[in-house]
Amino acid sequence: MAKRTLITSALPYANGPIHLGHLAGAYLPSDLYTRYLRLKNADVIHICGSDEHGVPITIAAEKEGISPQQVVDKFHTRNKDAFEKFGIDFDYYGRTSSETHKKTSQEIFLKLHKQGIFKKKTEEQLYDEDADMFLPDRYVKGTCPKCGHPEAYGDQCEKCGSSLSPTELIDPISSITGNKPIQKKTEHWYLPLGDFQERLEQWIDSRKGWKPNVTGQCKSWLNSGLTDRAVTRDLTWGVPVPLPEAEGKVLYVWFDAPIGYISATKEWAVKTGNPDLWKTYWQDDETELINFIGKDNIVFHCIMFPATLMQHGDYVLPTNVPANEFLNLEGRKLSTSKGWAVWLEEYLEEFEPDLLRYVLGTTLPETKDSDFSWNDFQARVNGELADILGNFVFRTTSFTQRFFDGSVPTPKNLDANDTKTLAAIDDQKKRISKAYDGFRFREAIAETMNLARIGNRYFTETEPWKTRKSEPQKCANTLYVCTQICGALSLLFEPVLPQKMYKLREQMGIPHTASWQQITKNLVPAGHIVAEQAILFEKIEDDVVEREIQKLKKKSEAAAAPEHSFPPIKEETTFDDFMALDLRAGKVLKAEKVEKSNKLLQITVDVGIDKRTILSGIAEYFSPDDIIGQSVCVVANLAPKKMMGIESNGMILMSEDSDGSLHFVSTDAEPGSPIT
Ligand code: B3M
Ligand code: ZN
Repeated sequence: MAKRTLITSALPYANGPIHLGHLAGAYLPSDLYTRYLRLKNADVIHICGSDEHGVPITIAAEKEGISPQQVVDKFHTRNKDAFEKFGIDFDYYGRTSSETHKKTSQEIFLKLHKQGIFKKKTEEQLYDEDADMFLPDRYVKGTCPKCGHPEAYGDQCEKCGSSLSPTELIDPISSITGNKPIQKKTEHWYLPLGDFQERLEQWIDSRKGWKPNVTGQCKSWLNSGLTDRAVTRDLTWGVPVPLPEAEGKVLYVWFDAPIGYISATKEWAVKTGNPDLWKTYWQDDETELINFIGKDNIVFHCIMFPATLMQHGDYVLPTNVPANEFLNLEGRKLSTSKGWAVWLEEYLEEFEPDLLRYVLGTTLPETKDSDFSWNDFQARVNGELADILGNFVFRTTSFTQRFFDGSVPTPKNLDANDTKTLAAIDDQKKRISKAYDGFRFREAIAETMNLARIGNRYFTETEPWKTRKSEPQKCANTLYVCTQICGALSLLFEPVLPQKMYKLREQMGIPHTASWQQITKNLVPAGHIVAEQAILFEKIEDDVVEREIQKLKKKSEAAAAPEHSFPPIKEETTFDDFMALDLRAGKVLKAEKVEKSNKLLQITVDVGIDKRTILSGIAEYFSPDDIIGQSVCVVANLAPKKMMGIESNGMILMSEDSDGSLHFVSTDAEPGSPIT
């Protein structure tokens, strides 16, 4: 066993709630592994937290009409709570907006910078003129140059997994305005991954026991040759680049997010009262670092972050990155935007956590994509948890209570079948352990359930209801053996069914501190009184799963229906701020299209006091000739702004319908009249 293990789970973006795909990808496997190691009394910590930077956050904020900080505050708390209710056993759940994280990321960036490792380059980047900003990462969509997928993002194609840069996209479109972006020069810091090629190849070749899907992806990256990757962005939300010449730039989210594992460990150490303890986990070679992630995160965890850490020199590199493939839902790709998802919070309102832990655990996408369906959920809860595990525990405990006054009988003269069945405890324990050690959790769970199957078969074969009268000692032996299996199961199933097995241990009188090493064929002593307990698993009725299927269908229909909603009300403003605006009645005198822009019209407006040029993004809705003579309301004291080389002096007020159509806000007052 490793001297110590540091387990990390991918930091989920704090831009939305957790769904079953997240759980099956990273969090359930990491939790199974953590609980298994804890049961073995291993030195292990499990670290996670919210990824609060990057374009996914700012896009979510824009959509909801709130600030990025409000978005992350909301989802950090919600996700942390949901994980806790689901029994995910994190030692610490941090967030990348914390001060510790900012400091840690900046320190790591600066050390690499001082080593002269980054290449500073001025390159053409995509730029949205109307939005007046560069378009990194998810701010731009287009066709993937590698596989032709029409909806690839500027940083990654979710279809083929390629990591991209925005300028590689074919027919790029700004996701803010829908504009075709122009190219504009900007300066950035690049990590020259090509310089790490050989070291990374050697390192990956030296890794033992990696899953073929993970090694395969790494090899394909390495074979196509590594290139420079920018580690900075022109954005306002993120960790500021700690260099005076980098004003207005932040670290690329995939540079700072994995560092979040380190900063969260630092915060955990402070909480334990030993602030230096994090170093033991990150800077001592005897640590095994295991990163649990989904397959779309492989390149960042196996190429980019290791290169950063190698260069830095003070940190351990991952021992294994057991990435999972994707989980589908009812045979379809899970999609939050299409409403095809089951949210963890929603699940927890209806069912107990352990049921999903078991069912998802048996269908984890470990080697290929897998599927979750509500019918399968029902079939496994009823046919396996209730009929096999629950039934076995119930038969054993109720028989002991009825015919032995609840006292575990004393075994005597065990026959071959009894001994063989008791030996199965140890056999299964070995199999289960081997599967956990190899990150084959589906197999570990199946082998655990097999022990309950063995118990059930044995109970049926030995027919204690008959031997009770004819051969009382034989009956006693049967119940002794079955009790030992129940005891073993209460520990062997702990990683999967923590709440239920807690109850079972109480019933069997096994201390919660009992460890993996104590799982033997005589864990529950003869004479122990088996406590009364409600049955472990209730069956799920057909109408209950039918309701869940209908719920899912409704969500996807609602997502497909045209939106008729309006943006939420903006944050409160003051009376004085409103009064600072100078609104005037005006009339359109002239209008023409702005060359090379699909959106802009150049409009001359009479605002009584003067006649001025205003640029307005309405070209797709109105033709210039149609709006001459239109009465309008104008924000007359707006600071001038230059777009496409033309200065705009003010803004024409428009209202936008729920279908996206635009209407002028007009008035009968003569041009120049103040609007108050
Ligand atoms: N937030 C991507 C994701 O949620 C990203 C993971 C970061 S792990 C350091 O899939
Ligand atoms: Zn692609």
